[in-house]
Amino acid sequence: MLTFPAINFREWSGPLTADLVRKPAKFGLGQLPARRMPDATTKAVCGFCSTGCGLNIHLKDGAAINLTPDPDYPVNIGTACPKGWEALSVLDAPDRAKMPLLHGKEVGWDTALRYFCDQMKRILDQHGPEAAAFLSTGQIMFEEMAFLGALAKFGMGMIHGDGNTRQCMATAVTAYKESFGFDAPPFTYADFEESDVLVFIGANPCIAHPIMWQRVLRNPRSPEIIVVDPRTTETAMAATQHYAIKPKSDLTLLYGLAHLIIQAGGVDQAFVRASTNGFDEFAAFAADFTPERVAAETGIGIEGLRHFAQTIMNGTPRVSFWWTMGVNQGHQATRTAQAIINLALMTGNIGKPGTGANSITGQCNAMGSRLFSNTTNLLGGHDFRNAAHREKVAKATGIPVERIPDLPSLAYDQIIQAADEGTVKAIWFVATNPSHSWIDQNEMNRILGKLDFLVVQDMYCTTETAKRAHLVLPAAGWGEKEGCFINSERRIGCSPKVRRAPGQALADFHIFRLIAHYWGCAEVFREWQTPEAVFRVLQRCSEDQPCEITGIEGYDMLRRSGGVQWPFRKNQHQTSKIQNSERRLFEDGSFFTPDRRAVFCFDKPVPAPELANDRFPFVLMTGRGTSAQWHTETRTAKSEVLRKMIPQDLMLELNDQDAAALGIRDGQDVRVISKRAELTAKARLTACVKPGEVYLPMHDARVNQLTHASFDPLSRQPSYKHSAVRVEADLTSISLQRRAGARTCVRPSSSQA
Ligand SMILES: Nc1nc2c(c(=O)[nH]1)N[C@H]1C(S)=C(S)[C@@H](COP(=O)(O)OP(=O)(O)OC[C@H]3O[C@@H](n4cnc5c(=O)[nH]c(N)nc54)[C@H](O)[C@@H]3O)O[C@H]1N2
Ligand SMILES: Nc1nc2c(c(=O)[nH]1)N[C@H]1C(S)=C(S)[C@@H](COP(=O)(O)OP(=O)(O)OC[C@H]3O[C@@H](n4cnc5c(=O)[nH]c(N)nc54)[C@H](O)[C@@H]3O)O[C@H]1N2
Ligand code: SF4
Ligand SMILES: [Mo]
Repeated sequence: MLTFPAINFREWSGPLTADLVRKPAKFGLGQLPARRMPDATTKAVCGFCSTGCGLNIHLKDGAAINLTPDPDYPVNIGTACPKGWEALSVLDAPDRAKMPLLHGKEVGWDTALRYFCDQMKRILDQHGPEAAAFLSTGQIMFEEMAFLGALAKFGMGMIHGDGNTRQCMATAVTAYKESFGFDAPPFTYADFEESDVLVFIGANPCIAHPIMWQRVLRNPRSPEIIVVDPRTTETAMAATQHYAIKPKSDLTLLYGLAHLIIQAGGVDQAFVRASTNGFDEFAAFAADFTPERVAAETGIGIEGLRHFAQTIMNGTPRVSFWWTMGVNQGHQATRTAQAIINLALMTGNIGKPGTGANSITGQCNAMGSRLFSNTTNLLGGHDFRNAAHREKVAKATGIPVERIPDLPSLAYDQIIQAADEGTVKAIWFVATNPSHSWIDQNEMNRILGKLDFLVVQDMYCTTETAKRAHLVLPAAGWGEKEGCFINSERRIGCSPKVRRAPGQALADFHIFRLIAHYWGCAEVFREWQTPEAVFRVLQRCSEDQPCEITGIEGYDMLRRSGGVQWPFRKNQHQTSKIQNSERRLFEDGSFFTPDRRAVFCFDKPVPAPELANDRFPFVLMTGRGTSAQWHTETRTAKSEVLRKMIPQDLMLELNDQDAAALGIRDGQDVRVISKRAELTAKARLTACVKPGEVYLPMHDARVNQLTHASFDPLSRQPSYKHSAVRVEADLTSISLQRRAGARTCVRPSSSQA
């Protein structure tokens, strides 16, 4: 294992991220256009990530001309990352979808919608309700997401639809449901500031959630910061303890820590006995995870393991555990997330300030999509299979109960597999770009090519998926429509329309209303006239659920109060200012399971499906690149300012020892080859990845050509972070190198080290 000097957290001034956030003008962010001064300001919530920052939008003649972070919003307190600052400029791109495109030709909405309804009806009539599906995202507003799910299933008669949250949050959902009885992330962002120890597992908030990281920097308690990540990320560099674990050995590590804590008497017995089930079985299971075994399987030395366990065991006042995609994307992801939950439960770190087993979400509305997308759950976290739930939702929505299917959808990968087998013949993609983002992309694209009808509804007509579509429906983006997002800490925030969408692009909400009309089911959705009207329908669906929001008076209250965290029940508004306070779940030690106790869930670790081998000796990990890049870059690549902040080329992080052995120099072109495909990238030699491991950012469309399609069997989330690859110097570089006789390894420049 590589060791790195511990950085004194209190002295760390933060490299790029903190600088970007604090001195945005230095990077050209947030400059007001000359001679155009705003005449009004309105409040919005950022439409990129799940942090959910508040933004003040400055208007001239009713239209947005610029924005600044909202100093009064409880989430970001006057800061924003580069994407937030540039949220308006990406709306002006020339490749915005402005007209519907039918087989690549511009048509009017009437033609497009007739065609859409004719094709979908023909396919559903001929082949049954399982023959068409929708796939969507945590990117659109939660009223829109709910409308899509309701329209497709209750209006058009589809059974299957899933969300991009399958790529992202499905693991956390499955883990929480089984452990806590409901998909309920317990934390509030104040916990970043109130912990004595913060443990980040498979999370790189300096890049992926920079404003959450700003909240960590505000922690006055001089916290211990532990990072578990195979790479020495920006976050790991700022940590006080970094465990550069072997990829996908987290489950073993977490059980090993549990074992050491039990042995050392670090369990909060009172909490465990009063509020949980299954601890004794878990303790017996964990006894097999001896430090020797765990050290061998994770690559972390025994002393390190003991130090880690010591730092988090009962007795340390406040420990919070945070995880993101390094955990959610794995072949045993649900059990790994639950192993984190187990540590929080056994040390009594839940329901109190500065604690929690906390899954950080990804997209602006990932949480809304988890609860209100009508995909795997019936609206409001209900169960399609439960007749009483169907009755309740029918009553709350006014939709006849016989229109509500009694089966949940297939998961994303199962829908794609069904398309390969020919049972799914049409897919409607809304606000997601799977031809770039889905795992084992060539296979995905081969299957998309088999569909009778492929519809893409997107802001841009040039996305990798839109280019393959039979029909493109042009959508308005964030800022061009109104609605709400639910952020990582369960806060519902409202975002207004501050711009006109270009050409004939329409808000997704209005596209759904038009489809209901052309389909002939508008009557079913007569109450669903505006996003706020749908908000009221969803409030009724949430009644008596853990995510109840019936106490929110409407959009005005959300705007006034800096958002509201769920739950917020009917009579709660009488308590003064409660909506503004930071609220966490499980303060009374009572969970959402039938007996109100949390459950210890566990399973044996097994090896990853595709291991490094003689032909493909490296483990390829993938993830975020910089704070200026967003996923498939349909939006962020359109900002001149953001483009300046990112590498010009696709960079492969490669350890310098490996590079020396392969005769690869820093900056040299290399071929990265997996069983499925190969690509060319530039080598970035660094000690930040260990020998035998390499890393590619996901923002280049070619990266998912390499990835191996394996899934967590419980959540069906793809394991994007573990594929086997080979790295070779690019042929042309090799010949140049041979001519020069160079075989030495060049050290990385200091900015990369
Ligand atoms: N700038 C920017 N911010 C974003 C996004 C973006 O595209 N760009 N996307 C948003 C979304 S939707 C999401 S889901 C979040 C994702 O946020 P994160 O999950 O923080 O981001 P990732 O880079 O995907 O993965 C985090 C880390 O997991 C590590 N990792 C890989 N394999 C393992 C492993 O086996 N074990 C452990 N412990 N760690 C491992 C990687 O090295 C990586 O540093 O970011 C959100 N924020
Ligand atoms: N190799 C690898 N692959 C990964 C990951 C990884 O870590 N490694 N991470 C995965 C994760 S966590 C995620 S979340 C996914 C993200 O995968 P995607 O969801 O496919 O990525 P985005 O680029 O966010 O795609 C959103 C699309 O919606 C469009 N859009 C934006 N706003 C709107 C709107 O309001 N309306 C409409 N109709 N369209 C809109 C955008 O133009 C874009 O085309 O990628 C996954 N893929
Ligand atoms: S941290 Fe997330 S929500 Fe905040 S400005 Fe950046 S992208 Fe937007
Ligand atoms: Mo995500």
